Amino acid sequence: MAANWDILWTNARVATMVAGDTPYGLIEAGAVAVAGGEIAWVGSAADAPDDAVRACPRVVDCAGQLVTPGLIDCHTHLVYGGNRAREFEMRLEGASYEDISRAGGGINSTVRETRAADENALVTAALPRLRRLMADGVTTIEIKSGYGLDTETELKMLRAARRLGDANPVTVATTFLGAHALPPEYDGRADAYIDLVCDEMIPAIAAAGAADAVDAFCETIAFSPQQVERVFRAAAAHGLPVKLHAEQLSDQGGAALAARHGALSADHLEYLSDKDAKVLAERGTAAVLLPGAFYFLRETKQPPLAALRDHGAAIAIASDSNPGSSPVVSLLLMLNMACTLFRMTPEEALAGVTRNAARALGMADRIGTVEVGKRADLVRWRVADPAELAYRIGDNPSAAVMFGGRTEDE
Ligand code: DI6
Ligand code: FE
Repeated sequence: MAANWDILWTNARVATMVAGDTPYGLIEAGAVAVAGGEIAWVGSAADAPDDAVRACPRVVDCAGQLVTPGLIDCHTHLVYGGNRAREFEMRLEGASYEDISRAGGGINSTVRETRAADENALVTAALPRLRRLMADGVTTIEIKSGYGLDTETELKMLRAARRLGDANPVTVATTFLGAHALPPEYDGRADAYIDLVCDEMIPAIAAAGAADAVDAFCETIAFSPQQVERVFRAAAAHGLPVKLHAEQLSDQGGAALAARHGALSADHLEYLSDKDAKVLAERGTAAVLLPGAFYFLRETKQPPLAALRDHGAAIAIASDSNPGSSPVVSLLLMLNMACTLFRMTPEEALAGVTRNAARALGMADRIGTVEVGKRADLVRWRVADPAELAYRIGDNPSAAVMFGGRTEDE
């Protein structure tokens, strides 16, 4: 009996991104078939079963174009009020990111604007950023809270993020980041704020099903490893996986702490030690690098790429899209920066926004590679060589973006 395919992309160079000996998992003159929103068949076009091809209602000749998995932006703060262009000017006048933060600006200035905005306003402000990322080929995006820092506003942000996912074909994974910064009303009482995060916010968010994971910021200007550990315990008690902003501005040992708690990912990592790179690799915690924040804050300390590579860590790349340290709306630009700034290879960078980003979200069984049974999230590009995706700057060569088997023009 012929398979019931809904759509077939044929005559494509398919970068499956399946790990193995073939660079990019590339299939020359390949084809991908979709049925019921999932990948039903992938291989050499010449091997596609004739009866299934003949019965397929939509066959697209890709004329040698590249097909990749849909891109995954596994770390963003896409929902927020206002912007921080004025702080950008202040930094250009000589203030540091930490100076601005300590003076009540930084994350807390976005907290004021996010508290003041209603849920609709947050959705409306985030939508053009989301659409821009989707146009770049992003089919799954993680969105964090963390600019509310009270139960009500954190829930409002997470609802806004879920609404963005409901109203658009992109898949949204939400992360509760209550321990992002100390809100002004808890000044000098960080442990009391962590009590609130653990005893009130996490239970409320878990009860509402509002978040898929819990994150925290482990840093001198944020929370200590001991405080982060309490957040991790509360998350585990509510069945939520954890991740951590770690080693962004200094080495706090946060990444190893996260790995010991079975974290999905540790993110930023400029100040990660070689020893802790090994811990991440051993525990299977993904290392998420954020070249946009490195660039925008004019960081000079490089994440330990060689150690991460040598120990075999899963290295992901994300936009960190946020108003303060990475006002980025292009994941393709992050591929270029991962290569130019961190010296990753174009293949590592593409794996970082596909296969390894899926791991950072705990979704590797559903997305991240072109394999039978995975969700049909695919991008067709007006290029033939996968290295071109990282090579170009400010270009968007996407020809079609497929979300769960559907392209938006259908
Ligand atoms: N590190 C970052 O780079 C973002 N959050 C974090 O913990 C920046 C958030 C901001 O400056 O608004
Ligand atoms: Fe971040």
